Amino acid sequence: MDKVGDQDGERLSAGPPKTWAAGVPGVRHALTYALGQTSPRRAALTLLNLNQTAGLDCPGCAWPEPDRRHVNEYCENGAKHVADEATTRRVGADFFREHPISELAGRSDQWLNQQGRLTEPMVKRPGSDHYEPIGWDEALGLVAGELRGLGDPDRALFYTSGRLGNEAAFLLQLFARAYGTNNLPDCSNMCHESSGVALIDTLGVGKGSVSLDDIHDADLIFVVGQNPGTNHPRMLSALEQTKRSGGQVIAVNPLPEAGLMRFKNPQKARGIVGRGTQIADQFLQIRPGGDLALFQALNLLLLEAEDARPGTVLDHGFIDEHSTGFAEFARHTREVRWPDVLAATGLTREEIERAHERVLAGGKVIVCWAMGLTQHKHGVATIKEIVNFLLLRGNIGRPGAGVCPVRGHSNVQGDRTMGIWERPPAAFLDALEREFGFPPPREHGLDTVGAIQAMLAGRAHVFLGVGGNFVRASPDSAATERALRACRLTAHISTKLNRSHTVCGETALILPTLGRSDRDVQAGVEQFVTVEDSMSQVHASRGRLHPASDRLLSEVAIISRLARLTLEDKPDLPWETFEADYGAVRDRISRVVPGFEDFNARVAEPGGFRLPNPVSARVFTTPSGRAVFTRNPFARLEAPPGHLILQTLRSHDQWNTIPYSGDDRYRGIRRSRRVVLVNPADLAELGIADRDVVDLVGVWHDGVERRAPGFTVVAYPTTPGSAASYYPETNVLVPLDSVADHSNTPTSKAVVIRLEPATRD
Ligand SMILES: Nc1nc2c(c(=O)[nH]1)N[C@H]1C(S)=C(S)[C@@H](COP(=O)(O)OP(=O)(O)OC[C@H]3O[C@@H](n4cnc5c(=O)[nH]c(N)nc54)[C@H](O)[C@@H]3O)O[C@H]1N2
Ligand SMILES: Nc1nc2c(c(=O)[nH]1)N[C@H]1C(S)=C(S)[C@@H](COP(=O)(O)OP(=O)(O)OC[C@H]3O[C@@H](n4cnc5c(=O)[nH]c(N)nc54)[C@H](O)[C@@H]3O)O[C@H]1N2
Ligand SMILES: [Mo]
Repeated sequence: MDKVGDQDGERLSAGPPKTWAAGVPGVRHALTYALGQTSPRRAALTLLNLNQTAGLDCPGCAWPEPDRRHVNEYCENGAKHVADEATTRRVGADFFREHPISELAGRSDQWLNQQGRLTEPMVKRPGSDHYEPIGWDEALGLVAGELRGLGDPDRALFYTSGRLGNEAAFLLQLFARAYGTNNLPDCSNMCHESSGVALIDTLGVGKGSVSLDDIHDADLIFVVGQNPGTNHPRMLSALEQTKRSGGQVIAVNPLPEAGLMRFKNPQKARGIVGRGTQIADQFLQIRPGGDLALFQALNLLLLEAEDARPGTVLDHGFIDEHSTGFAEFARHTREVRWPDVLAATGLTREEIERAHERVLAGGKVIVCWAMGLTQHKHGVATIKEIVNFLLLRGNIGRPGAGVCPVRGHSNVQGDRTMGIWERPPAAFLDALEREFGFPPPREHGLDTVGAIQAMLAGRAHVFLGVGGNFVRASPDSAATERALRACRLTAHISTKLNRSHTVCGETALILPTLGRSDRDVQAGVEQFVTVEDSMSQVHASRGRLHPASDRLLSEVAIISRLARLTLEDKPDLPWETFEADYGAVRDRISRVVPGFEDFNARVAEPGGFRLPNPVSARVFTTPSGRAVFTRNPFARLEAPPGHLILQTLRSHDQWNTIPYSGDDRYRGIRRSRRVVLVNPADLAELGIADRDVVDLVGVWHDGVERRAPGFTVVAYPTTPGSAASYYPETNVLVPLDSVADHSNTPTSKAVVIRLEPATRD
């Protein structure tokens, strides 16, 4: 195959993947990035405030803070993430005068982000190729005017990203519902939706059931479909503690991720010198999508072990008292066939039996997971099978055991709690109606994929994005871009420039806002916001930095003003009070959302408070009042001959849609993101060599050609038959209607592709 070098590919260097994560190089990388973005003073102010009890909640991920915190209770990637927000670079009217939108649309995600913080509201008027400055009143008036002119409120879409604090999230859903729609798609639809659906059906609550103490206490932790060394680095400190108390870890992943292997803790002398802690006691290098089969096999082994030694393996007390569906589940599980399991998982029977021995040896088991499970066609079924696995031994609702979906965005869980949900429960709407005196719409709204389909079909015309980067986060980039361009108006409330600002409706607005790290003063009083972490701890977050510009408004202010202009006084809600005093918003939350009683007083306590999760007390709010064993049809992912299953994932140096550089240190990749990692055996079979340049071509039943051109092949120890490449460059390959059953989450971890000789040079 021809070696057609693209600029990126020629600079690529690829060494062997690392076998350990974090330690001193991590801290050095973070500080170098921070000082490249901002002044030493702003860097210090931000980093020292990060995750401290009276400080700023790190926007880097949703992993909780321990009770005893280090002065440096942050990780390399969290530090890079806040430094990126604290940057001293600015994007204002001059910038947009110089750069037409058509030019910006050709720039990379990284370049757009590197231009700096947005400083003033901008508008693109119909027919124009430039953004121009606009006053806040006129800008919000334009959005309100379009919303009021729509006639049918379901023709508007209110997208959010999990960065929003609880107060802004609550006000946004209040505004959307007072306006008349449940169209509240959010990044969750592409993230942990499968977890929510599976956990609500089986346990009654769509959240994790464990605390940080449980993690420390567990005898055995499965880390499945997750790359904590990069995406949740502080989780490694927790796993290190588990190991020190004698616990074990089993990692399940198609890739030998560095953070799953060995961890050098940068906050301890032992981590600075020495070999660090071995994290995974066993590594199961699974085929993509093989996790359902793996847990079915583990469940079969538990049933058989119980047959062999009755009364010693299963927790019959728990099963009888707290669950339903066991007999049908057991019958179904006994039909599992080993040849199918081995084909689906790519593992040997011995490997699975060894994992089973560890399960039997360890009493208290936790399963942690992230996108490697949720972004698959049968993601919901896989997570339900994990629940079966835990229920069998009573590993739900006792210390050191339970389910742990590890969340992404720092407040994505809180946003859902606040009602950012296109399918709100009736009880939530009832409470809203009681508190505010208007009837909220009851029909379900559109999720992310539904929103894109509605825009494409001409059924939605106004798109408001509150944070995030919709165009790059969503699947099927070409279709998503067409969808937004078909809108009458697109508006984005954002901190930094991204590609979504360059894909415009007829009228387009950029509404710049304060970031988490910025000081937020309203009516002369300093405000704080609140967030909920992955383990249901609710606490305050306060920014300390001087805002990037004096023309920024907070998210709370923008939403309140827009709501007032759009709704006028129908219904009559005190938007001005909400804008001036976030405490007034929290008072309302305390009366609408269960668990938030006395919110203002309790959040004033250092560290905040933990929301009750009935599951931890073995109270299951399912229709039967019991935890539900489920029967999940066996499923296996297979690519046709000559094809591979591509997963789209994060490098070590990016935050979701925003790459910080072309490096992926732990995987040994440098200076290029246009790479595709393929097993050497597959390369041999396909007649492709390491460093060849190829196009990735998606295969889907609609016959549409989806092509990502110019990727350099890197021979890499991924599971045979699978490949990996970075998101969002590969989102163009994910078909819009390739979604997980029941959760409608795009199947970003399973795209069937073939590699073709590169078409461009
Ligand atoms: N620094 C940094 N931190 C972040 C983010 C970021 O972009 N940068 N993003 C945040 C967000 S929103 C989220 S949701 C999380 C995401 O956190 P992760 O879920 O860790 O993110 P991904 O990079 O998508 O990694 C998916 C992992 O699953 C594995 N995998 C893929 N397919 C399968 C499979 O079929 N089975 C199994 N067992 N494993 C599989 C991949 O090899 C990879 O290790 O991180 C959050 N934290
Ligand atoms: N192929 C593929 N696609 C995926 C995934 C995948 O693994 N593979 N992962 C999915 C997942 S898990 C997620 S969560 C989504 C992420 O989807 P999004 O949340 O939509 O994307 P982000 O990249 O996090 O958004 C970055 C932008 O948010 C804005 N921003 C940052 N901070 C703030 C703030 O404080 N306030 C406001 N208003 N704006 C702010 C900035 O303008 C920045 O450019 O992507 C999904 N898409
Ligand atoms: Mo996410």
